[in-house]
Amino acid sequence: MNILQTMQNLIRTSFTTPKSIYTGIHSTFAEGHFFSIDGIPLAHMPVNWAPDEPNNVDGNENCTILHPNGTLADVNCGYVHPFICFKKRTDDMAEMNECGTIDREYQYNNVTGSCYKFHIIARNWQRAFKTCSAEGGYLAIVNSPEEAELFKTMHLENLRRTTTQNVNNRISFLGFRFWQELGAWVTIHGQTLKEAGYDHWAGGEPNNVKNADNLYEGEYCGSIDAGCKKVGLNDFWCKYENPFICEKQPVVVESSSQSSSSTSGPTTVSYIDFSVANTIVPRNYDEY
Ligand SMILES: [Ca+2]
Ligand SMILES: [Ca+2]
Ligand SMILES: [Ca+2]
Repeated sequence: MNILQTMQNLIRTSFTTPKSIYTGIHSTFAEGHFFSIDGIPLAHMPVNWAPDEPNNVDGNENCTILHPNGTLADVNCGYVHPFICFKKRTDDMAEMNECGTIDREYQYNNVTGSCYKFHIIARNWQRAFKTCSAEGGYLAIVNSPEEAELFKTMHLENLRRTTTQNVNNRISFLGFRFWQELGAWVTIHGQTLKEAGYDHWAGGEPNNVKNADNLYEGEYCGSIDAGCKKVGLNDFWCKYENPFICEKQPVVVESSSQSSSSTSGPTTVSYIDFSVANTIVPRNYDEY
């Protein structure tokens, strides 16, 4: 089965009604010259354009979608479509680890019982949220003082490797923000900070700083300040770019009465299940 048929099969099996999906074929570098993201010209690929495509509507269609019938159309890269991730199988390919991912940067912590990945490349809060979600995790939530200390340690260990536009390089974004309608800080899982298990703010925070040039509104996004002697939460500008931490639940079969027949320890989740789970969320093309 070739890759086109495989993609069509995934479209058939992933949705109740077939949808068009983004492909890695684009003309971002030169208008009208379509290449795959690994540099293969479209002419070398076994795929045809849909009728009347490519039509480059408004001179602004540099991305492509694959229709369920296997034909291609150019579209605006800002549109939201589902997509499939592809990774070639190699001999040294990582096995699915106890964090339920082949990403070795996710490490299990036996104090908190969660898995974490520290992202050294700074992103704004919204992009950080989406990155963690695409990795099958979520922007990390502090559930205990021990976890707050752990995040501080992770930040300080990675301090020299981080990229940030922030003069304060002690900030990591976390999964909570100010919910205007509620007038309260809530986690991305819908709990108040107290309900989540940790509501200690760093000294003088939250202070909702408005910066001088008004480029950024108030500080509505959650972060942790690793620079404080006593670690604590901090409110920060959502559009500013900071390192961030993703959290993920480990994949472990509970050895409880409900699952007496199963053995405890990490389970094996097939790679395809994981990738499909992460492909059916529509996104626009340039978010990654
Ligand atoms: Ca088009
Ligand atoms: Ca947590
Ligand atoms: Ca602040």
